[in-house]
Amino acid sequence: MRIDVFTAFPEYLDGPLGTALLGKARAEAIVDVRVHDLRDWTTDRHRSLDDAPMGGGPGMVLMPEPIFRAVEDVEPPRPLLLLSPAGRSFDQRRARELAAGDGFSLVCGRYEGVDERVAKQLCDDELSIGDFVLAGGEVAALVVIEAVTRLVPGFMGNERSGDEESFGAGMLEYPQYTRPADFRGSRVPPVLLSGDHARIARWRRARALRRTLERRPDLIGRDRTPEERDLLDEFPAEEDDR
Ligand code: JF5
Repeated sequence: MRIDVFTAFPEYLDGPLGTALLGKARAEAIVDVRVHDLRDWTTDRHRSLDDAPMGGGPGMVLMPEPIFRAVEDVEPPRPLLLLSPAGRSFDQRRARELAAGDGFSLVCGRYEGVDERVAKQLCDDELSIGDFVLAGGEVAALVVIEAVTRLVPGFMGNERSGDEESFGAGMLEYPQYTRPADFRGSRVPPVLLSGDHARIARWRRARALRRTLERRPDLIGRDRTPEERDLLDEFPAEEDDR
């Protein structure tokens, strides 16, 4: 998989992209991430990337010319995606779609924004990683790259489907525990020590469902299936875990 990133701050990405699993995947040629410095395609003496907003107003706007020149020169893999708070929501479904292809590219927005012609005439889509404003799209690019590359076969060593994970099944994950069974007086739910694997599986489904209902009701409809009602009856509340 090849991923090209266009940014005004390439050094901002170099550290994270060379570290941990992603660094290892790049070293093993499982992913080919190429970071491009937009200043390489500026034309003026000051290597300017931004200019004042047409029509007035505060801040600066990324100019179209260096971004168009960079993309025309590199011919990066498509889709070419602009990162900005005004984009469509990036989520696990989009991550899976991108992971199924053999590459994509990212343009990091900055300042008050990016000239709209970059979004409309050059990029294929505009993506947001959440309803907040960053100083630039670099961290958003790292989020997208990490979420996608960990789904690429061969990436984490393990080849688990990801279906049991949060959002893989459209629900939050069940709580996890490890040793010790009693940590400072707080005990692991006894069901996990029971050896009854069918009951453990039902407990986990019940806990995932209750957690989703409490924290993220937007992820699931308001209607419960008969099986879900049974699960919630079988494991009523956290305090009653046994
Ligand atoms: C950016 C104008 C781009 O702030 C973001 C962002 C938030 N969610 N997803 C991306 O990107 C940087 C800031 C201002 C354009």
